[in-house]
Amino acid sequence: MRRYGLLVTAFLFCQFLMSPVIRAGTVMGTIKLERARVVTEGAKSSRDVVISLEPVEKQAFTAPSKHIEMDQKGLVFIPHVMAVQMGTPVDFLNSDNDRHNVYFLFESTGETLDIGTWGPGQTVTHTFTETGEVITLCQLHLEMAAYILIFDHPYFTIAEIDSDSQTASFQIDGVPPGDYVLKAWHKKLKMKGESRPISVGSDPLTADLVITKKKYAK
Ligand SMILES: [Cu+2]
Repeated sequence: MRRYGLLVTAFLFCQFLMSPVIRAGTVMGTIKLERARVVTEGAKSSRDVVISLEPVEKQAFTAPSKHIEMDQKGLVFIPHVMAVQMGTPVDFLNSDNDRHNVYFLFESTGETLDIGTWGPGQTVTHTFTETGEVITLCQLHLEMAAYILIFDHPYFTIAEIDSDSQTASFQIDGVPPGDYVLKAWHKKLKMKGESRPISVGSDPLTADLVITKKKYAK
C-alpha cells in the first residue's frame, strides 16, 4: 500500500513536470523626450506618462472591486493623472474646507457628466463604464483639472518623467504571453509612431519609446 502511494506521488510529480507552465511576461523600457522638455513639479506638472498594453484579442476582464481614490486637496486634484480599469469604483474625496464639484469631459465624444457638488470630508463614488480619456474638472474652481485614463484590461502603468534627465522608465508585470499594442499617453506630448505592436513571451521584453510634440509624432 505504501509502495503504491509512492508510485502515485511519483506519477503526479512527472505530470507536474510535463504540464506546460505558462509564465506571465514582463514588459519594461525607457521613455525619452524628443524636442521637448516638461515641468515635473506642482499643479501644472507634466511628468506622468501612461503606458498601456492593449491585448489584440479582445477579452473580458473582471474589474477589481477595490476602490481607488482621487482627492481634492488645496484646490488640486490628487493624483493629477490616474489610470483605472473600467468598472473599478473611484472615490472622489474632498479634503478641503471648501465645497468642490466634479464633472467629467469625455475626450472621445465631447460629452460631459456632472456627478455633483459636495462639502468637506464627503466622498462620492463613480464607476466608469467606457474606455478613453476623461478630463476631470471642478465647476467651482476653474483652475482645477485632472486626467483619468480608463482601460478595459489591467495592463497599464504610470511612468514619471525625471526632472533632470527628462526620461522615465516603466515596467508592467504579469502580462500573459500574446500579442499586444503598446501605447503611451501624455497630456501634451504624443508617442512617436503613436503605437507599436509587440509580442509578449515568458522572457522579459524591453520596449523603449519616444514621446514628442504632436507635429513630430508621426
Ligand atoms: Cu473645487
